Amino acid sequence: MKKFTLLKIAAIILPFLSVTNIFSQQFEKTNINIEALSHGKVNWIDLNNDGKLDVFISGNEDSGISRTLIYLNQGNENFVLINHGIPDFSNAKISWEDYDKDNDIDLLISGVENDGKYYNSDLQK
Ligand SMILES: [Ca+2]
Ligand SMILES: [Ca+2]
Repeated sequence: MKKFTLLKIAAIILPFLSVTNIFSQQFEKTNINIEALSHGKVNWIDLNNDGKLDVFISGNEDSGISRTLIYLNQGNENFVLINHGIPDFSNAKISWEDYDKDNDIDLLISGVENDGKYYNSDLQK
């Protein structure tokens, strides 16, 4: 009977402790310079298979122009903007998978292009 009561108390307290640990984590601002976009999507993904997470971001600049940006992680908080050939989108929905199993990540993206009228669904290999 006592054992049952202790387990019951532990079942109530342990989830609470896990939640308080998550909210007590401290973050600190970095000097990484990544363009701020609105109506966007951000993904961390290792695009070049070097073991370092790269940044994919799409959305609108302040001027309303859609952008799709990729920053490769060079290590030591150094991210380099690259040319990628992916159309510029805002309000994008993004899915990363290796759908053809060639060990290169593939991108399925759908969103609003710069003309504001045209929605596109495009697979990038
Ligand atoms: Ca990488
Ligand atoms: Ca692939």
